[in-house]
Amino acid sequence: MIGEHRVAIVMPGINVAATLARTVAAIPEGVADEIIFVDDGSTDASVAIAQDLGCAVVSHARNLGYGAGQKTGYREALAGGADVVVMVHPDFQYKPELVPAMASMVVHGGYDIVLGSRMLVGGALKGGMPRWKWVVNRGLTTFENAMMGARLSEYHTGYRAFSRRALEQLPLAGNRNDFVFDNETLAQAIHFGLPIGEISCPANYFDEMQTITFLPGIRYGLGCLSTAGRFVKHRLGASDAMLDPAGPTVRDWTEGVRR
Ligand SMILES: Nc1nc2c(ncn2[C@@H]2O[C@H](COP(=O)(O)OP(=O)(O)O)[C@@H](O)[C@H]2O)c(=O)[nH]1
Ligand SMILES: [Mg+2]
Repeated sequence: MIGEHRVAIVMPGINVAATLARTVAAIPEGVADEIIFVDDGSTDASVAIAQDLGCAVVSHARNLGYGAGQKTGYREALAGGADVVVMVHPDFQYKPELVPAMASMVVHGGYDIVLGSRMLVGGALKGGMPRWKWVVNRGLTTFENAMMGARLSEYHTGYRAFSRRALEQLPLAGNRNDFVFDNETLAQAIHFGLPIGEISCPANYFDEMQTITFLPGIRYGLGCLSTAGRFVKHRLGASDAMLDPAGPTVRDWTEGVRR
């Protein structure tokens, strides 16, 4: 809880047995009213570990992707009455210790989305971010800011907090089920004028964690360019389902069952 506001944490992941317990243990006491692990077809002990840790577990029957995992997790968090939802990656990439700060920015700062940015202050390379990722991140961010008229320090962080309002209003269910989901979400928030805040978060790369590899990285980069292109075309008059205020929200999403 933050005051009277219910806080849920959503962790979308697959085969994160090596890092899940460490991630949950680092969430400060008392802030999360519910931790939802969305199991996207894990074949390791992720589900049993999550249950042992007291997480709610929702499973996909097969691997649907990281974006699909978020859709399922956000729907479940809303159903559980969350006022604020924070996505924390179960690969221990981002500091769970910052959840109260991010949730507090949503509750008290008036932001509908808060990003934990690795770029707001320097240090991402020192934290171990591969150089090619850093370069692509900077390039895409500059391009997307120019195309979408925003001033975010990065579009590619997976550390994000949402207000209930954002999750109820944004047509997230129509977004891609892969990593591009994150990019489309920000394009939608910018388009619909939801305030986006940022805090700085150290980058943390180490061996046991998952990290997006080169080919999925290329697909992701092309997806980001396409997102920005669609945004601009829509501004010029083309209709686009991604930016349709009547598009499907996470409430319309039907994948995943509670275990
Ligand atoms: N639900 C789901 N989550 C995934 C999938 N692949 C990766 N993830 C999670 O998404 C997060 C980010 O993926 P990752 O490969 O670490 O990307 P990077 O941190 O940007 O290099 C990790 O915490 C993974 O557990 C997937 O297929 N489905
Ligand atoms: Mg990662």
